[in-house]
Amino acid sequence: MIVANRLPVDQVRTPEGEVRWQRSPGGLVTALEPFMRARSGAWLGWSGAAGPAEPAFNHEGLHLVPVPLSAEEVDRYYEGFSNASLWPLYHDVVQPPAFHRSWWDSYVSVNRRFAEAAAQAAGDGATVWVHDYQLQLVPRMLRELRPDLRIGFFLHIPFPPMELFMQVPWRRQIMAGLLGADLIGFQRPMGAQNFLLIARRLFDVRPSRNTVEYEGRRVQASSFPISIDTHSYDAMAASAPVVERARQIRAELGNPEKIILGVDRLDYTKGIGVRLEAFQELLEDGSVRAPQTVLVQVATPSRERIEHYVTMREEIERTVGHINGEFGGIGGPAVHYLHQSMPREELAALYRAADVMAVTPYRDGMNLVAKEYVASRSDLRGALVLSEFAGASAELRQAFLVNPHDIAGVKQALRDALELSPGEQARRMRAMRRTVRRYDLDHWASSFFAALNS
Ligand code: ADQ
Repeated sequence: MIVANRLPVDQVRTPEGEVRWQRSPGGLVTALEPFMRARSGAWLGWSGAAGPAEPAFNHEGLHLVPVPLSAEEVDRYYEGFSNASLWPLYHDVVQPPAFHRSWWDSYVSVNRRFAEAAAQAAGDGATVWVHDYQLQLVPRMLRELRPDLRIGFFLHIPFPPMELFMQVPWRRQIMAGLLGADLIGFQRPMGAQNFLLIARRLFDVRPSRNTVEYEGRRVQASSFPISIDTHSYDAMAASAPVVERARQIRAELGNPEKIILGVDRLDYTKGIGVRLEAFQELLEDGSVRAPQTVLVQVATPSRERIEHYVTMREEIERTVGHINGEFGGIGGPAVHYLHQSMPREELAALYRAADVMAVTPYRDGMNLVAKEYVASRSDLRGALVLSEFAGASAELRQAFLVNPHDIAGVKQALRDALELSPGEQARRMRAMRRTVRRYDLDHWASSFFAALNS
């Protein structure tokens, strides 16, 4: 059973008041949905709409159990403690986190509701896999209710160093919550190390290799870098309609010589501004010219009621307007900005159309976009500019690795990537494709399960 903040589908109400379900965006769903579908498991989570929950139902081979959230809980547990306290804190305080006791109280009661729902739905001795920063208290709460279960936890975002984590007023409760699991998975070895050091400091436990003894149980903390369903992504991106759509996209953009692409949730951790600034300077100093070279930025709407997100969106849109005002022509903007979600085939066509993929987060647990780009390039063309602060940089070593705080470095990497010869593109792409084929989604999930059951 999967326990995650969100179900893999969103509840939408038609104008006639009918309830419909559609696939929800985001990295976690992309990663887990194909895996669970193949194993006919259950999935417990929130539907995305405030108010009472729909009864459990089956959807395309998955058994889905909706957990309700009230409007106040969406405010306090979700937008508050999860996304305005933990999210910025765990991403190197790119924005200052805010802490409020009313948010925390709501986080505790929602975590308890998830634990109770999971305790009720799980079969005897079931394996329950709890996901992400919104539900860090669930492992311990669930263990108290159901000691027969095997409980795994995976954190999709970075786990911060001790200096930052210690800011949380409820740090002991969060650590104790996580230690309720048998296995705690992180994207990178550093996350597991941070966790073990903090456990040692707060609970006086002695970690030995990757495990600690806590309340008479052994708890393991290790890294399991997440990935994508490379094989099916590759096949989809190489299909005739997607290849044709990629050609069309280039034509619709006016057949520019070079296309730089960015694809992100509109989030301040993703460094969208870094890319825009670097591109603007390249235009200013004449290194590139528009519309021969264009930047396409797809920004998925995200967390639109949280203040940091509102101001960031305004800033980005102002910068796009400024660049186009200065460097665009009639019918030929320098930056094509799309604030919308799109079908994965359309994204894959964009990946295939792009000469340079720019992924420049200040901090990112993994970043699946980088892996999707590589999986899409069976033609062995294109180049990836990738932040050192994305988990993916540990695996995709043939990318142009950049420090997003160093604009001169980002500019140079973009220049180098734009000028990369076809032979060198192929050499780098082939190596990166080998990596994402070998370490795919199935490898991630099976190694997590193997460790959980050993
Ligand atoms: P996210 O922060 O959501 O994930 P990411 O890993 O890049 O970031 O995943 C985004 C997913 O959304 C990708 O699969 C992408 O294709 C899709 N997507 C992006 N823009 C889209 C659009 N406009 N329309 C439709 N789909 C779009 C979190 C962590 C990451 C971690 C993942 C998985 O922040 O670090 O890699 O979980 O663990």
